[in-house]
Amino acid sequence: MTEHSRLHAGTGTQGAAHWLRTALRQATGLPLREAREPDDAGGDGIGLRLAPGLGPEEYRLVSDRNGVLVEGGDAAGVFWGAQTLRQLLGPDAYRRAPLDRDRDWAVPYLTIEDAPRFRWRGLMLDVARHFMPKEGVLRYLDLMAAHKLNVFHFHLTDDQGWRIEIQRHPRLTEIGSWRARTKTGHRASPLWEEKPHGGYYTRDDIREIVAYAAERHITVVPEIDVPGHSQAAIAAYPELGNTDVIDTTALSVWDTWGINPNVLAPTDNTLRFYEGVFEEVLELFPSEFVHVGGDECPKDQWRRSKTAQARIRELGLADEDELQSWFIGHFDSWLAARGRRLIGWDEILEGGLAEGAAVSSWRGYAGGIAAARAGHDVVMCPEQQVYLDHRQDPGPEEPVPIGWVRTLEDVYRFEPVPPELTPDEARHVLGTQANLWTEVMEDHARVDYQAFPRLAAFAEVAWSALPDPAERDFDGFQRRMTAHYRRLDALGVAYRPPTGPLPWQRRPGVLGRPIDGPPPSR
Ligand code: TNX
Repeated sequence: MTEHSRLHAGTGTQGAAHWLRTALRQATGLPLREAREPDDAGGDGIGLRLAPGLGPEEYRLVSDRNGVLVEGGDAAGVFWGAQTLRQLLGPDAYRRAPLDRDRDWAVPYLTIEDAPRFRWRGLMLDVARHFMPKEGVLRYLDLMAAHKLNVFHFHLTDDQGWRIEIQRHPRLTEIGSWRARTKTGHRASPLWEEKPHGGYYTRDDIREIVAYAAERHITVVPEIDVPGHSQAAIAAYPELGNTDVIDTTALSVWDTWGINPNVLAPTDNTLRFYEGVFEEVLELFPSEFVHVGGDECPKDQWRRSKTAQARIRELGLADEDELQSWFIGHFDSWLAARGRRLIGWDEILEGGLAEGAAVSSWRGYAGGIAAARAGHDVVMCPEQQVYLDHRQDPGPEEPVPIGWVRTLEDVYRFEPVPPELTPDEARHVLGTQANLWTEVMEDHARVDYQAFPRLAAFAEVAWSALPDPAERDFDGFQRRMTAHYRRLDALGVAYRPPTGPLPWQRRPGVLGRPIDGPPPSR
Protein backbone atom coordinates (compact mmCIF):
# COMPACT_ATOMS: atom_id res chain seq x y z
CA MET A 1 0.00 0.00 0.00
CA THR A 2 1.12 3.51 -0.78
CA GLU A 3 -0.34 6.99 -0.54
CA HIS A 4 -1.91 6.34 -3.95
CA SER A 5 -3.76 3.19 -2.85
CA ARG A 6 -7.50 3.62 -2.73
CA LEU A 7 -10.28 1.79 -0.99
CA HIS A 8 -13.36 0.72 -2.90
CA ALA A 9 -16.43 -0.17 -0.82
CA GLY A 10 -19.13 -2.11 -2.64
CA THR A 11 -22.80 -1.80 -1.71
CA GLY A 12 -23.41 -2.88 1.87
CA THR A 13 -19.76 -2.70 2.92
CA GLN A 14 -19.59 0.94 3.98
CA GLY A 15 -19.44 0.07 7.66
CA ALA A 16 -16.43 -2.20 7.28
CA ALA A 17 -14.82 0.36 4.95
CA HIS A 18 -15.25 3.09 7.54
CA TRP A 19 -13.69 0.93 10.24
CA LEU A 20 -10.82 -0.22 8.01
CA ARG A 21 -10.02 3.25 6.72
CA THR A 22 -10.01 4.71 10.23
CA ALA A 23 -7.83 1.93 11.64
CA LEU A 24 -5.33 1.91 8.78
CA ARG A 25 -5.14 5.69 8.47
CA GLN A 26 -4.21 5.91 12.12
CA ALA A 27 -1.64 3.16 11.94
CA THR A 28 -0.08 3.92 8.56
CA GLY A 29 -0.77 7.59 7.97
CA LEU A 30 -1.84 6.68 4.42
CA PRO A 31 -4.98 8.45 3.20
CA LEU A 32 -6.68 5.42 1.57
CA ARG A 33 -8.89 7.68 -0.54
CA GLU A 34 -12.16 6.45 -1.82
CA ALA A 35 -12.21 4.71 -5.18
CA ARG A 36 -15.39 5.25 -7.19
CA GLU A 37 -15.04 2.04 -9.21
CA PRO A 38 -13.63 -1.32 -8.18
CA ASP A 39 -10.91 -1.05 -10.85
CA ASP A 40 -9.95 2.36 -9.63
CA ALA A 41 -8.45 1.16 -6.35
CA GLY A 42 -4.92 1.28 -7.76
CA GLY A 43 -2.58 -1.66 -8.28
CA ASP A 44 -2.25 -2.16 -4.55
CA GLY A 45 -5.57 -0.85 -3.37
CA ILE A 46 -8.27 -2.54 -1.33
CA GLY A 47 -11.68 -3.69 -2.53
CA LEU A 48 -14.56 -4.73 -0.28
CA ARG A 49 -17.72 -6.36 -1.56
CA LEU A 50 -20.57 -8.68 -0.70
CA ALA A 51 -20.49 -12.10 -2.34
CA PRO A 52 -23.90 -13.78 -2.22
CA GLY A 53 -22.33 -17.24 -2.57
CA LEU A 54 -20.73 -17.01 0.87
CA GLY A 55 -22.51 -17.83 4.15
CA PRO A 56 -23.22 -15.60 7.16
CA GLU A 57 -20.00 -14.13 8.59
CA GLU A 58 -17.97 -15.97 5.95
CA TYR A 59 -15.31 -14.13 3.99
CA ARG A 60 -12.73 -14.65 1.27
CA LEU A 61 -9.58 -12.53 1.13
CA VAL A 62 -7.45 -12.54 -2.02
CA SER A 63 -4.19 -10.66 -2.15
CA ASP A 64 -2.35 -10.59 -5.47
CA ARG A 65 -0.69 -8.09 -7.79
CA ASN A 66 -4.06 -6.39 -8.32
CA GLY A 67 -4.27 -5.54 -4.61
CA VAL A 68 -6.46 -6.98 -1.88
CA LEU A 69 -10.06 -8.02 -2.36
CA VAL A 70 -12.19 -8.89 0.68
CA GLU A 71 -15.55 -10.49 -0.06
CA GLY A 72 -18.07 -11.42 2.60
CA GLY A 73 -21.31 -13.37 2.70
CA ASP A 74 -22.75 -10.41 4.61
CA ALA A 75 -21.53 -7.15 6.12
CA ALA A 76 -20.19 -9.05 9.14
CA GLY A 77 -18.18 -11.35 6.88
CA VAL A 78 -16.59 -8.35 5.18
CA PHE A 79 -15.81 -6.88 8.60
CA TRP A 80 -14.08 -10.06 9.80
CA GLY A 81 -12.15 -10.13 6.52
CA ALA A 82 -11.08 -6.53 7.17
CA GLN A 83 -9.83 -7.63 10.60
CA THR A 84 -7.78 -10.36 8.93
CA LEU A 85 -6.37 -7.80 6.50
CA ARG A 86 -5.09 -5.71 9.42
CA GLN A 87 -3.62 -8.87 10.92
CA LEU A 88 -1.69 -9.49 7.70
CA LEU A 89 -0.18 -6.01 7.76
CA GLY A 90 1.84 -6.80 10.88
CA PRO A 91 1.83 -5.64 14.50
CA ASP A 92 2.34 -1.95 13.77
CA ALA A 93 -1.00 -1.94 11.94
CA TYR A 94 -2.51 -2.07 15.47
CA ARG A 95 -0.99 1.24 16.56
CA ARG A 96 -2.78 4.59 16.67
CA ALA A 97 -0.10 6.53 14.83
CA PRO A 98 2.63 5.55 12.37
CA LEU A 99 6.09 4.97 13.82
CA ASP A 100 7.67 5.73 10.48
CA ARG A 101 5.96 7.41 7.58
CA ASP A 102 8.31 5.97 4.97
CA ARG A 103 7.76 2.32 5.59
CA ASP A 104 6.21 -0.13 3.13
CA TRP A 105 2.93 -1.75 3.96
CA ALA A 106 2.66 -5.01 2.07
CA VAL A 107 0.19 -7.86 2.25
CA PRO A 108 1.66 -11.20 1.17
CA TYR A 109 0.02 -12.75 -1.88
CA LEU A 110 -2.44 -15.33 -0.62
CA THR A 111 -6.03 -16.48 -0.57
CA ILE A 112 -7.92 -17.04 2.69
CA GLU A 113 -11.34 -18.64 2.90
CA ASP A 114 -12.72 -18.48 6.38
CA ALA A 115 -15.95 -18.84 8.34
CA PRO A 116 -16.82 -19.25 12.00
CA ARG A 117 -17.68 -22.57 13.56
CA PHE A 118 -20.06 -20.97 16.10
CA ARG A 119 -22.42 -18.05 15.80
CA TRP A 120 -22.16 -17.12 19.51
CA ARG A 121 -18.55 -16.25 20.27
CA GLY A 122 -18.91 -14.46 23.53
CA LEU A 123 -17.13 -12.61 26.26
CA MET A 124 -18.82 -11.79 29.55
CA LEU A 125 -17.52 -8.84 31.51
CA ASP A 126 -18.56 -8.26 35.12
CA VAL A 127 -18.62 -4.48 35.61
CA ALA A 128 -20.53 -4.80 38.89
CA ARG A 129 -17.76 -6.11 41.17
CA HIS A 130 -15.35 -3.60 39.73
CA PHE A 131 -16.68 -0.87 37.51
CA MET A 132 -15.01 -0.45 34.15
CA PRO A 133 -15.43 3.10 32.89
CA LYS A 134 -16.99 3.51 29.45
CA GLU A 135 -13.64 4.05 27.71
CA GLY A 136 -12.46 0.68 28.96
CA VAL A 137 -15.60 -1.03 27.70
CA LEU A 138 -15.16 0.49 24.23
CA ARG A 139 -11.57 -0.71 24.28
CA TYR A 140 -12.73 -4.24 25.13
CA LEU A 141 -15.14 -4.11 22.20
CA ASP A 142 -12.18 -3.29 19.96
CA LEU A 143 -10.22 -6.18 21.47
CA MET A 144 -13.16 -8.50 20.89
CA ALA A 145 -13.48 -7.40 17.26
CA ALA A 146 -9.76 -7.98 16.71
CA HIS A 147 -10.37 -11.57 17.86
CA LYS A 148 -13.60 -12.00 15.86
CA LEU A 149 -15.72 -12.37 18.99
CA ASN A 150 -19.28 -11.21 18.43
CA VAL A 151 -21.34 -11.35 21.65
CA PHE A 152 -20.62 -9.05 24.57
CA HIS A 153 -22.46 -10.30 27.66
CA PHE A 154 -22.63 -7.21 29.86
CA HIS A 155 -23.03 -8.20 33.53
CA LEU A 156 -24.49 -4.90 34.75
CA THR A 157 -25.87 -5.64 38.20
CA ASP A 158 -24.80 -7.60 41.24
CA ASP A 159 -24.67 -7.41 45.02
CA GLN A 160 -21.68 -5.08 44.83
CA GLY A 161 -23.05 -2.53 42.37
CA TRP A 162 -25.78 -1.43 39.97
CA ARG A 163 -24.22 0.01 36.82
CA ILE A 164 -26.99 1.16 34.50
CA GLU A 165 -29.10 4.30 34.82
CA ILE A 166 -32.80 3.47 35.14
CA GLN A 167 -34.82 6.65 34.85
CA ARG A 168 -37.86 5.52 36.77
CA HIS A 169 -35.81 4.14 39.66
CA PRO A 170 -33.03 6.72 40.18
CA ARG A 171 -31.90 5.35 43.54
CA LEU A 172 -30.58 2.25 41.75
CA THR A 173 -27.62 4.36 40.70
CA GLU A 174 -27.75 7.11 43.37
CA ILE A 175 -27.41 4.50 46.11
CA GLY A 176 -26.70 1.26 44.26
CA SER A 177 -23.80 2.26 42.06
CA TRP A 178 -21.18 2.68 44.77
CA ARG A 179 -19.90 1.11 47.96
CA ALA A 180 -17.96 2.65 50.79
CA ARG A 181 -15.10 0.16 50.81
CA THR A 182 -14.01 -3.04 49.11
CA LYS A 183 -12.54 -6.35 50.19
CA THR A 184 -9.04 -6.77 48.75
CA GLY A 185 -8.55 -10.34 47.59
CA HIS A 186 -10.78 -13.34 48.29
CA ARG A 187 -13.41 -12.89 51.00
CA ALA A 188 -11.25 -14.73 53.54
CA SER A 189 -8.61 -12.03 53.15
CA PRO A 190 -8.39 -9.61 56.10
CA LEU A 191 -7.58 -6.65 53.81
CA TRP A 192 -9.89 -3.81 52.83
CA GLU A 193 -9.52 -0.94 50.47
CA GLU A 194 -10.96 1.91 52.51
CA LYS A 195 -12.14 4.15 49.73
CA PRO A 196 -15.43 4.47 47.85
CA HIS A 197 -15.71 2.48 44.64
CA GLY A 198 -18.37 2.96 42.01
CA GLY A 199 -19.63 4.30 38.74
CA TYR A 200 -22.39 3.64 36.26
CA TYR A 201 -23.31 4.11 32.62
CA THR A 202 -25.87 6.75 31.71
CA ARG A 203 -28.48 5.92 29.09
CA ASP A 204 -26.41 7.76 26.52
CA ASP A 205 -23.28 5.84 27.54
CA ILE A 206 -25.21 2.62 26.98
CA ARG A 207 -26.48 3.82 23.60
CA GLU A 208 -22.93 4.68 22.63
CA ILE A 209 -21.61 1.30 23.77
CA VAL A 210 -24.35 -0.56 21.88
CA ALA A 211 -23.73 1.49 18.71
CA TYR A 212 -19.97 1.06 18.94
CA ALA A 213 -20.46 -2.68 19.31
CA ALA A 214 -22.90 -2.80 16.38
CA GLU A 215 -20.36 -1.06 14.14
CA ARG A 216 -18.10 -4.00 14.99
CA HIS A 217 -20.79 -6.63 14.42
CA ILE A 218 -20.93 -7.34 18.14
CA THR A 219 -24.26 -7.86 19.87
CA VAL A 220 -24.49 -6.60 23.44
CA VAL A 221 -26.53 -8.92 25.67
CA PRO A 222 -27.39 -7.07 28.89
CA GLU A 223 -27.67 -8.96 32.16
CA ILE A 224 -29.85 -7.80 35.04
CA ASP A 225 -29.31 -10.50 37.66
CA VAL A 226 -32.46 -11.68 39.52
CA PRO A 227 -33.61 -12.93 42.01
CA GLY A 228 -30.20 -13.46 43.68
CA HIS A 229 -27.15 -11.20 43.39
CA SER A 230 -29.43 -8.25 44.11
CA GLN A 231 -28.19 -6.61 47.28
CA ALA A 232 -27.26 -3.34 45.54
CA ALA A 233 -30.86 -3.01 44.32
CA ILE A 234 -32.24 -3.89 47.77
CA ALA A 235 -29.94 -1.33 49.40
CA ALA A 236 -31.46 1.28 47.07
CA TYR A 237 -35.07 0.08 47.44
CA PRO A 238 -35.39 -1.94 50.69
CA GLU A 239 -38.94 -3.01 49.83
CA LEU A 240 -37.48 -5.30 47.13
CA GLY A 241 -36.01 -7.57 49.81
CA ASN A 242 -37.56 -10.05 52.20
CA THR A 243 -38.70 -7.43 54.71
CA ASP A 244 -40.51 -9.99 56.88
CA VAL A 245 -37.24 -11.86 57.48
CA ILE A 246 -34.59 -9.19 57.88
CA ASP A 247 -34.40 -5.43 58.27
CA THR A 248 -33.59 -4.64 54.64
CA THR A 249 -33.26 -0.92 55.44
CA ALA A 250 -30.01 -1.82 57.21
CA LEU A 251 -28.44 -3.22 54.03
CA SER A 252 -25.85 -1.33 52.02
CA VAL A 253 -24.17 -2.15 48.73
CA TRP A 254 -22.10 -5.26 49.50
CA ASP A 255 -18.39 -4.69 50.08
CA THR A 256 -17.17 -8.27 50.01
CA TRP A 257 -17.51 -11.36 47.79
CA GLY A 258 -19.33 -14.68 47.75
CA ILE A 259 -22.88 -15.93 47.56
CA ASN A 260 -25.22 -13.48 49.21
CA PRO A 261 -28.30 -14.53 51.20
CA ASN A 262 -30.16 -11.24 50.63
CA VAL A 263 -32.33 -12.02 47.64
CA LEU A 264 -35.42 -10.40 46.10
CA ALA A 265 -38.83 -10.98 47.63
CA PRO A 266 -41.14 -12.86 45.25
CA THR A 267 -43.85 -10.21 45.45
CA ASP A 268 -45.95 -8.39 42.87
CA ASN A 269 -44.15 -5.22 43.83
CA THR A 270 -40.81 -6.79 42.88
CA LEU A 271 -42.18 -8.08 39.58
CA ARG A 272 -43.61 -4.66 38.65
CA PHE A 273 -40.37 -2.94 39.68
CA TYR A 274 -38.26 -5.18 37.47
CA GLU A 275 -40.70 -5.00 34.58
CA GLY A 276 -40.01 -1.27 34.71
CA VAL A 277 -36.27 -1.94 34.73
CA PHE A 278 -36.53 -4.35 31.80
CA GLU A 279 -38.72 -1.91 29.83
CA GLU A 280 -35.87 0.59 29.93
CA VAL A 281 -33.33 -2.14 29.20
CA LEU A 282 -35.26 -3.17 26.07
CA GLU A 283 -35.32 0.44 24.88
CA LEU A 284 -31.55 0.56 25.04
CA PHE A 285 -30.51 -2.91 23.91
CA PRO A 286 -31.85 -4.27 20.60
CA SER A 287 -30.45 -7.80 21.14
CA GLU A 288 -32.73 -10.80 20.73
CA PHE A 289 -31.48 -12.24 24.03
CA VAL A 290 -31.81 -10.58 27.42
CA HIS A 291 -29.98 -12.20 30.34
CA VAL A 292 -31.83 -12.37 33.66
CA GLY A 293 -29.12 -14.07 35.72
CA GLY A 294 -30.90 -16.60 37.89
CA ASP A 295 -27.69 -17.94 39.44
CA GLU A 296 -26.81 -18.55 43.06
CA CYS A 297 -30.08 -17.60 44.70
CA PRO A 298 -29.95 -19.03 48.24
CA LYS A 299 -33.44 -20.04 49.32
CA ASP A 300 -33.01 -19.50 53.06
CA GLN A 301 -34.89 -16.18 53.29
CA TRP A 302 -37.74 -17.56 51.17
CA ARG A 303 -37.99 -20.52 53.53
CA ARG A 304 -38.34 -18.15 56.47
CA SER A 305 -40.57 -15.61 54.79
CA LYS A 306 -44.34 -15.81 55.39
CA THR A 307 -44.89 -13.80 52.22
CA ALA A 308 -42.80 -16.17 50.11
CA GLN A 309 -44.45 -19.22 51.67
CA ALA A 310 -47.90 -17.77 51.03
CA ARG A 311 -46.94 -17.25 47.40
CA ILE A 312 -45.77 -20.87 47.13
CA ARG A 313 -49.14 -22.07 48.44
CA GLU A 314 -51.16 -19.66 46.34
CA LEU A 315 -49.36 -20.78 43.17
CA GLY A 316 -49.57 -24.46 44.15
CA LEU A 317 -45.79 -24.84 43.96
CA ALA A 318 -43.84 -27.68 45.57
CA ASP A 319 -40.97 -25.69 47.04
CA GLU A 320 -38.63 -22.70 46.84
CA ASP A 321 -36.91 -24.06 43.71
CA GLU A 322 -40.23 -23.94 41.94
CA LEU A 323 -40.72 -20.44 43.24
CA GLN A 324 -37.49 -19.36 41.58
CA SER A 325 -38.59 -21.12 38.43
CA TRP A 326 -41.91 -19.25 38.58
CA PHE A 327 -40.04 -15.97 39.02
CA ILE A 328 -37.84 -16.62 35.97
CA GLY A 329 -40.83 -17.97 34.05
CA HIS A 330 -42.62 -14.67 34.63
CA PHE A 331 -39.85 -12.78 32.85
CA ASP A 332 -39.60 -15.44 30.16
CA SER A 333 -43.21 -14.81 29.08
CA TRP A 334 -42.82 -11.08 29.68
CA LEU A 335 -39.82 -10.96 27.33
CA ALA A 336 -41.39 -13.32 24.79
CA ALA A 337 -44.46 -11.07 24.60
CA ARG A 338 -42.08 -8.28 23.58
CA GLY A 339 -40.35 -10.32 20.91
CA ARG A 340 -37.25 -11.11 22.95
CA ARG A 341 -35.76 -14.28 24.34
CA LEU A 342 -34.66 -14.96 27.89
CA ILE A 343 -31.26 -16.42 28.69
CA GLY A 344 -30.12 -17.30 32.20
CA TRP A 345 -27.45 -19.19 34.13
CA ASP A 346 -28.04 -22.93 34.38
CA GLU A 347 -29.77 -22.70 37.78
CA ILE A 348 -32.86 -21.67 35.80
CA LEU A 349 -33.17 -25.37 34.96
CA GLU A 350 -33.97 -26.16 38.59
CA GLY A 351 -37.66 -26.42 39.29
CA GLY A 352 -38.43 -26.58 35.57
CA LEU A 353 -37.02 -24.55 32.71
CA ALA A 354 -39.16 -21.81 31.29
CA GLU A 355 -40.29 -22.47 27.76
CA GLY A 356 -38.23 -20.70 25.11
CA ALA A 357 -35.44 -19.87 27.53
CA ALA A 358 -31.78 -20.40 26.66
CA VAL A 359 -29.13 -21.39 29.14
CA SER A 360 -25.59 -20.21 29.91
CA SER A 361 -24.06 -23.49 31.11
CA TRP A 362 -21.53 -22.46 33.75
CA ARG A 363 -21.41 -25.17 36.43
CA GLY A 364 -19.90 -27.58 33.94
CA TYR A 365 -21.44 -29.17 30.87
CA ALA A 366 -24.35 -30.90 32.64
CA GLY A 367 -26.77 -27.98 32.58
CA GLY A 368 -26.08 -27.40 28.92
CA ILE A 369 -26.54 -31.05 28.07
CA ALA A 370 -29.86 -31.24 29.92
CA ALA A 371 -31.04 -28.02 28.29
CA ALA A 372 -30.03 -29.07 24.77
CA ARG A 373 -31.74 -32.44 25.23
CA ALA A 374 -34.90 -30.62 26.26
CA GLY A 375 -34.68 -28.58 23.07
CA HIS A 376 -33.34 -25.34 24.59
CA ASP A 377 -30.51 -23.32 23.15
CA VAL A 378 -27.25 -23.28 25.09
CA VAL A 379 -24.14 -21.17 25.41
CA MET A 380 -21.30 -23.26 26.79
CA CYS A 381 -19.20 -21.44 29.38
CA PRO A 382 -18.22 -24.07 31.98
CA GLU A 383 -16.31 -22.59 34.92
CA GLN A 384 -13.93 -25.55 34.87
CA GLN A 385 -12.75 -24.42 31.43
CA VAL A 386 -13.35 -20.81 30.48
CA TYR A 387 -13.64 -18.77 33.68
CA LEU A 388 -10.81 -16.37 33.05
CA ASP A 389 -10.86 -15.17 36.65
CA HIS A 390 -9.33 -18.56 37.46
CA ARG A 391 -5.53 -18.60 37.60
CA GLN A 392 -3.50 -19.45 34.51
CA ASP A 393 -0.45 -20.88 36.19
CA PRO A 394 0.23 -22.88 39.38
CA GLY A 395 3.21 -20.70 40.37
CA PRO A 396 3.40 -18.69 43.62
CA GLU A 397 3.70 -15.39 41.72
CA GLU A 398 0.20 -15.54 40.23
CA PRO A 399 -1.71 -12.46 41.43
CA VAL A 400 -4.59 -13.32 43.80
CA PRO A 401 -4.90 -16.91 42.57
CA ILE A 402 -8.49 -18.09 42.20
CA GLY A 403 -9.85 -21.50 41.22
CA TRP A 404 -8.31 -24.22 39.12
CA VAL A 405 -5.22 -23.79 36.99
CA ARG A 406 -6.38 -23.15 33.43
CA THR A 407 -3.38 -22.62 31.20
CA LEU A 408 -3.26 -21.23 27.69
CA GLU A 409 -3.11 -24.80 26.41
CA ASP A 410 -6.09 -25.87 28.53
CA VAL A 411 -8.18 -23.11 27.02
CA TYR A 412 -6.90 -23.93 23.53
CA ARG A 413 -8.09 -27.51 24.02
CA PHE A 414 -11.50 -26.58 25.43
CA GLU A 415 -14.31 -28.13 23.40
CA PRO A 416 -17.72 -26.43 23.64
CA VAL A 417 -19.79 -29.31 22.25
CA PRO A 418 -19.95 -32.27 24.65
CA PRO A 419 -19.54 -35.59 22.82
CA GLU A 420 -22.64 -37.10 24.44
CA LEU A 421 -24.95 -34.85 22.43
CA THR A 422 -26.43 -36.22 19.21
CA PRO A 423 -25.96 -34.02 16.13
CA ASP A 424 -29.57 -32.81 16.50
CA GLU A 425 -29.06 -31.90 20.15
CA ALA A 426 -25.68 -30.33 19.39
CA ARG A 427 -27.40 -27.87 17.07
CA HIS A 428 -28.77 -26.23 20.22
CA VAL A 429 -25.25 -25.25 21.24
CA LEU A 430 -25.27 -21.70 19.90
CA GLY A 431 -21.65 -21.35 20.79
CA THR A 432 -19.41 -20.51 23.65
CA GLN A 433 -18.38 -17.71 25.93
CA ALA A 434 -15.46 -16.86 28.20
CA ASN A 435 -16.39 -15.15 31.45
CA LEU A 436 -14.48 -12.45 33.29
CA TRP A 437 -15.64 -12.06 36.89
CA THR A 438 -13.86 -9.14 38.44
CA GLU A 439 -13.83 -9.63 42.22
CA VAL A 440 -10.03 -9.50 42.21
CA MET A 441 -9.57 -7.38 39.07
CA GLU A 442 -9.58 -3.79 40.22
CA ASP A 443 -8.70 -2.11 36.94
CA HIS A 444 -8.37 -2.76 33.25
CA ALA A 445 -4.77 -3.88 33.49
CA ARG A 446 -5.82 -6.67 35.89
CA VAL A 447 -8.64 -7.59 33.51
CA ASP A 448 -6.14 -7.70 30.62
CA TYR A 449 -3.85 -9.92 32.65
CA GLN A 450 -6.58 -12.50 33.29
CA ALA A 451 -8.00 -12.28 29.77
CA PHE A 452 -4.82 -12.43 27.74
CA PRO A 453 -3.30 -14.42 26.20
CA ARG A 454 -6.06 -16.95 26.98
CA LEU A 455 -8.75 -15.00 25.16
CA ALA A 456 -6.76 -15.45 21.94
CA ALA A 457 -6.87 -19.25 22.44
CA PHE A 458 -10.54 -19.01 23.26
CA ALA A 459 -11.21 -16.98 20.12
CA GLU A 460 -9.70 -19.76 18.02
CA VAL A 461 -11.85 -22.32 19.80
CA ALA A 462 -14.95 -20.29 19.03
CA TRP A 463 -14.02 -19.47 15.45
CA SER A 464 -12.16 -22.42 13.99
CA ALA A 465 -11.25 -25.18 16.44
CA LEU A 466 -11.37 -28.80 15.31
CA PRO A 467 -14.04 -30.60 17.36
CA ASP A 468 -11.49 -33.13 18.62
CA PRO A 469 -9.16 -31.29 21.04
CA ALA A 470 -6.46 -33.94 20.52
CA GLU A 471 -6.23 -32.97 16.85
CA ARG A 472 -5.59 -29.32 17.60
CA ASP A 473 -2.09 -28.09 16.87
CA PHE A 474 -1.07 -26.30 20.06
CA ASP A 475 2.57 -25.98 18.92
CA GLY A 476 1.37 -24.22 15.79
CA PHE A 477 -0.83 -21.97 17.92
CA GLN A 478 2.13 -21.08 20.13
CA ARG A 479 4.22 -20.21 17.09
CA ARG A 480 1.44 -17.94 15.88
CA MET A 481 1.21 -16.46 19.37
CA THR A 482 4.77 -15.11 19.01
CA ALA A 483 3.43 -12.80 16.31
CA HIS A 484 0.23 -12.20 18.23
CA TYR A 485 2.05 -10.99 21.36
CA ARG A 486 3.52 -8.24 19.14
CA ARG A 487 -0.01 -7.24 18.10
CA LEU A 488 -1.15 -7.21 21.73
CA ASP A 489 1.88 -5.07 22.58
CA ALA A 490 0.92 -2.60 19.86
CA LEU A 491 -2.63 -2.54 21.22
CA GLY A 492 -1.36 -1.89 24.74
CA VAL A 493 -2.77 -5.08 26.24
CA ALA A 494 -1.31 -5.91 29.66
CA TYR A 495 -1.27 -9.68 29.05
CA ARG A 496 0.47 -12.27 31.20
CA PRO A 497 3.89 -12.87 29.61
CA PRO A 498 4.70 -16.56 28.98
CA THR A 499 7.53 -16.21 31.51
CA GLY A 500 5.18 -15.13 34.28
CA PRO A 501 3.86 -11.91 35.78
CA LEU A 502 5.95 -8.76 35.60
CA PRO A 503 6.75 -7.25 39.02
CA TRP A 504 3.86 -4.78 38.83
CA GLN A 505 1.46 -7.53 37.83
CA ARG A 506 2.03 -9.39 41.12
CA ARG A 507 -0.07 -8.85 44.23
CA PRO A 508 2.15 -10.17 47.01
CA GLY A 509 0.34 -10.84 50.25
CA VAL A 510 -3.18 -10.70 48.83
CA LEU A 511 -5.05 -13.88 49.61
CA GLY A 512 -6.75 -15.76 46.77
CA ARG A 513 -8.59 -19.05 46.77
CA PRO A 514 -6.69 -21.53 44.61
CA ILE A 515 -8.26 -24.97 44.17
CA ASP A 516 -5.73 -27.80 44.00
CA GLY A 517 -5.75 -30.50 41.39
CA PRO A 518 -7.39 -30.62 38.00
CA PRO A 519 -11.00 -29.54 37.59
CA PRO A 520 -13.61 -32.27 37.25
CA SER A 521 -13.65 -33.15 33.55
CA ARG A 522 -17.44 -33.03 33.26
C1 TNX B 1 -19.85 -17.76 40.23
S1 TNX B 1 -20.88 -17.79 37.36
C2 TNX B 1 -20.70 -16.71 39.91
C3 TNX B 1 -20.18 -15.34 40.00
C4 TNX B 1 -18.79 -15.28 40.56
C5 TNX B 1 -17.95 -16.39 39.95
C6 TNX B 1 -16.51 -16.35 40.36
C7 TNX B 1 -22.08 -17.30 38.10
C8 TNX B 1 -23.28 -17.36 37.32
N1 TNX B 1 -21.95 -16.88 39.36
O1 TNX B 1 -21.08 -14.55 40.74
O2 TNX B 1 -18.27 -14.03 40.28
O3 TNX B 1 -18.51 -17.62 40.32
O4 TNX B 1 -15.75 -17.30 39.64
